[in-house]
Amino acid sequence: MTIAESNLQGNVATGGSGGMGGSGFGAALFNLNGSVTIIDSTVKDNVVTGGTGTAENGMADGAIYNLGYDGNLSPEATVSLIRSTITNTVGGKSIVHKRPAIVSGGLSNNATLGEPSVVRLTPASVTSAAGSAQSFASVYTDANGYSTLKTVEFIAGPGSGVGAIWVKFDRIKNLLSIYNDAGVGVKSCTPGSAVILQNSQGKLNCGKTSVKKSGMDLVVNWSIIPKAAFVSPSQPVAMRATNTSDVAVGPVVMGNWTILEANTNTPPSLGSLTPDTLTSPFDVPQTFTAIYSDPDGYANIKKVDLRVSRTGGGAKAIWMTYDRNKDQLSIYNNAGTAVLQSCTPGSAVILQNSQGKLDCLLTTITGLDDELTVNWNITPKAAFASSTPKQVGARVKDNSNALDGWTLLGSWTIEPTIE
Ligand SMILES: [Ca+2]
Repeated sequence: MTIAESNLQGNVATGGSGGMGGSGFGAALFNLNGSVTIIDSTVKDNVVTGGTGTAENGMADGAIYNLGYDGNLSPEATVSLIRSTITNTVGGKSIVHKRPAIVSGGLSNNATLGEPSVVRLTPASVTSAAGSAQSFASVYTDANGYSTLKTVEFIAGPGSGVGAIWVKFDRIKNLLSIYNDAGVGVKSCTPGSAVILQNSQGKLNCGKTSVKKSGMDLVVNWSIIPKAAFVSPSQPVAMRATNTSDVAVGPVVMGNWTILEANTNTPPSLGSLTPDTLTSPFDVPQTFTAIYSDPDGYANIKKVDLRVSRTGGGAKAIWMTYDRNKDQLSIYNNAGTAVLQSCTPGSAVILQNSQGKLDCLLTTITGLDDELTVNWNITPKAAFASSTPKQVGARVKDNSNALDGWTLLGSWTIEPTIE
């Protein structure tokens, strides 16, 4: 028989007062014979209490009596529990008649427990670099559901755990752990906490490792950072699960992880400015050619600047920037606190503030090998003219945010009057 989506709870049987009425002989649930499957149900808090009769089996049988019993004590009689709970049954001995077991808090004799299983690993096959975080989503389940999983594990490297990155989540304690290099002993943290656990092979970032319930499944998103010692063309990645009855599955190899040498970035640097010294009148456009370079290739450059200023600072300057990723030129406001206007190089647009203008049509950008060359076409305004030379500075930043900071590359005297 099958009991599905039921709540068999709080039933009471009390023994009778005479003859075969017995002392508690009988049960709150009685004679559910044969092979019984209980799905999505709760069977608990059922009680049998002793009567005052004379039967020899006073309270000898369980609060649940003959559950999964065929009447002939056949070993084929079984109870299968699927996503169900049988607990806290009071009085008597067993769920299955005359097969002694402690009912209290327990699953009975002959009740078949679910087995855990490892469902899926995403990605199963991946390549990443030492020092860079790699996330793995592991899906675990148990025939009795999420709540009967006790611990789930992810093991990258040897299945013995020696020289591996072996991490574990204890669902009961809500703790993440990493094993040491020898595959024994653990250090622990709570998922989401700002803690990084590590051994010689790698790190587990607890802050970026999350755990969630998904239907019957338990999903752990591990955030793992392999170390240089773990670099390998092929490290197996495996999963393991253990349920609350200490039935375990795994490690089951789910895929393969290639770990490359750490990503290395070389910082960018400033090249030449041409001309580096200039004297010219206001309102007349001039072109300054600035070269910015990055040994990782010009495409590794994120942003370059050129700034014409009185003191080297950003206020009351002609401060221009080119964002290579966005292919966008910009000019800063007079205070030097924010971008004021932007354009695409080659477009018929003039960007300007009170000190000067940048001509987007005549400003050209070329990239070749390690060098990014920008021909900045700038027209200073009368308000920016004086006999004191202006400073022309530059900086460059790459996609890893490595910076060659503000450096004075030239000077420009903007004559106050045209002679
Ligand atoms: Ca670089």
